[in-house]
Amino acid sequence: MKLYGLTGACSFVPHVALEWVKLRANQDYAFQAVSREFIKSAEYLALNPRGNVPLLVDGDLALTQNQAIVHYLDELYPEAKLFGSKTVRDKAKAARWLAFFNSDVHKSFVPLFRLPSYAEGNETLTKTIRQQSAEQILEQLAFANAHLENHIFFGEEISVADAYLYIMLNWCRLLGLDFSHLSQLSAFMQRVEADQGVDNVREQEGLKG
Ligand SMILES: N[C@@H](CCC(=O)N[C@@H](CS)C(=O)NCC(=O)O)C(=O)O
Repeated sequence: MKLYGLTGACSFVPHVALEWVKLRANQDYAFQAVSREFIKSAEYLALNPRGNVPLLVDGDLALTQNQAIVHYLDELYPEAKLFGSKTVRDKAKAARWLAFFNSDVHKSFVPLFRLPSYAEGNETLTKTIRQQSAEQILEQLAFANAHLENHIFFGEEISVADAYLYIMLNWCRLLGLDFSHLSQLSAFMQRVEADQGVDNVREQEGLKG
């Protein structure tokens, strides 16, 4: 099984999932760190016509989309407990958070990473778009922060949902988006970093130090 990912991007999440599969279910995998140029090449587009990451290749299956990949791995390796539990109800709760992080919060970052073309050259509009994106992210993070006032993670145990929030908090730090007023998030990041699988992936993706 081989995962293609951009280091520090959302592909961090299935990378952590594969590391948990390796540690907990003894199934090895390969990780290929790709460049932004390579994911637009004909070779890569033949596997993933959307030209993005993550992409998981398992034999003749080329699977994209974070949620599809981690659900696929969970079906194959339930013992790895990628959703933090083996029970249907608890897994569903973690899956709900994963969907919120992947579908809602992740989307709020898009204008910060790539300004819409209609705003190019327009300083006022650029500023407004960036400010609105930042406010939206902080509102969504406040919702997650409130959950962490009574819970350690977003599943019964650490799960792919936690890995998703973790990597987006890392993006906030890189973008200079201050979330220090949200009291639970820094300690949450430390708890996630204490996990062996997360630590291994941070090392492999050059995210440590
Ligand atoms: N909905 C997709 C989002 C994938 C996505 O946005 N990937 C980003 C990295 S976080 C990417 O590949 N960006 C590079 C590009 O689109 O050119 C998923 O969950 O897999």
